[in-house]
Amino acid sequence: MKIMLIHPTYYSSPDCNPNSIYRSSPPLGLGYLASILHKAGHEIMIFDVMGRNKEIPMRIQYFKPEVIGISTMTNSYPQAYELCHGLRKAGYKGYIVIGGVHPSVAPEQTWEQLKGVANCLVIGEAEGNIVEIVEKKPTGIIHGVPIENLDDIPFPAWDMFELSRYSSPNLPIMTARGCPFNCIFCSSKFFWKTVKFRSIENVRKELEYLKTRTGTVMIYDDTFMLKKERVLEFTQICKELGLRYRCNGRVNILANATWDEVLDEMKGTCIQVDLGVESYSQKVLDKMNKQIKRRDIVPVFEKLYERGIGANCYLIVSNVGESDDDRETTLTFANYLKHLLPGVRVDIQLLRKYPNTPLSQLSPISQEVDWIKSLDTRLRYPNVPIYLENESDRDKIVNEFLQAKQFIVGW
Ligand code: B12
Ligand code: SF4
Repeated sequence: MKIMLIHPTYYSSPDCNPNSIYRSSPPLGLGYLASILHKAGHEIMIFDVMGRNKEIPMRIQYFKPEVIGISTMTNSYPQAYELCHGLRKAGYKGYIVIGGVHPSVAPEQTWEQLKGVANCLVIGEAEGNIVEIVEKKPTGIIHGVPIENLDDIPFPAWDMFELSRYSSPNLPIMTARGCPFNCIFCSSKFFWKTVKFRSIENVRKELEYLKTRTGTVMIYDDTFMLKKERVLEFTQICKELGLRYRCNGRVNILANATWDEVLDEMKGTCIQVDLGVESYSQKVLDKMNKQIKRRDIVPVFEKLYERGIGANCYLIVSNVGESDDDRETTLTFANYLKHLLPGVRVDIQLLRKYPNTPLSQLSPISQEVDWIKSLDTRLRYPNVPIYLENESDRDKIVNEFLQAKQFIVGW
């Protein structure tokens, strides 16, 4: 059967400017599903749209897919919604199934908006039943079935992607699914439920496969630096294969002196560690359930810097319990860190309310948020509400944030 898998455009500019489209790397979730469907004997076309919406009708006309699968997160949902409706308006009569993070965290609302156009919405991981879905074509909201042993999932079908279209030549890899932490803004716990690890032997095989296509891999684990032994083994394999990698970590873990030997090993092989610092106020960090100590933040960046490992520091303003002083402290810290350790990149975001996160329990999302329309066109991801302690502070905070983006972040 012919199956087309579509990843709608997602924009990186506030105005959804077509010249400003995320093209960083291919969608891993579709890579896995394509691989499984292909192994089951189906013919697959993957189309990562990246602004080329006009090509969709032509691709459908020539490929004639019996099934179209669409993958979307909340930020790209307006484009996924348009795509579903557009397909039917253009006369597509086949089976449409939608999945990914957004339909998984907001299934009922998404189904309400798509039920006349899509045939099926899948919640969660779908490797275990994607073949059955396309073959039996169930209707309505169904649950995806995870493959419990991650080693049984075939490697992503990178040969089916137009890899030269991405801005980064690096390819993603995921060595584990889920995260043991529960930061207030994050949907990881709700989506993955538990933490599952692949065996290091299975990871080695995938790295050997990736080595034939790239020199650097990007680790998409929610938190890669959890277990010292695994990180050491992963690094060792990359060294043997001549691969480099980018990953993420946590301040509370790297602050522990027992990790210093791991960082020593990573030197030269790991080229970048992303750290979600979020705030430079301890009070705010505690409210966000970050489980990190402010006193550990600078020393951890220094440890990376001393070893020549690049780092990204992610910060968030308009946090829960954040006063004007706390916000200023965080922005001053952002500026300080950039100058203290040149080369450390700092990014700042506003706190967003995504469906089914601890934050959305604490501060319920208004019924008026439909995830399609723009709520504040000055901002990136205009369909996702920002968290504000007081709505009356909106303009002040948005303006401070936009200024900080321009003068502190600059990327
Ligand atoms: C890599 C990544 C990115 C990359 C995207 C690269 C790419 N092209 O995919 C980049 C860096 C660009 C990115 C950006 C952002 N990201 Co991001 N990102 C991730 C990350 C770490 C991994 C995604 C991934 O590959 N997962 C692994 C695969 C296997 O899972 P999956 O895609 O969900 O697919 C499975 C199922 O969903 C399902 N499925 C998926 N598609 C389909 C389709 C069909 C038809 C079916 C049946 C099933 C199905 O089956 C798949 C296999 O089991 C996730 C966290 C995570 N661990 O998932 C966050 C995550 C997706 N990002 C998130 C966010 C918030 C952002 C940003 C807003 C961050 C920011 N402030 O800038 C931006 C938004 C970008 C935009 N404009 O839309 C949130 C999304 C929350 C939400 N409600 O949507 C997540 C979940 C992080 C989190 N835990 O909160 N991100
Ligand atoms: S933000 Fe990162 S560390 Fe926190 S819960 Fe989500 S994935 Fe885990």
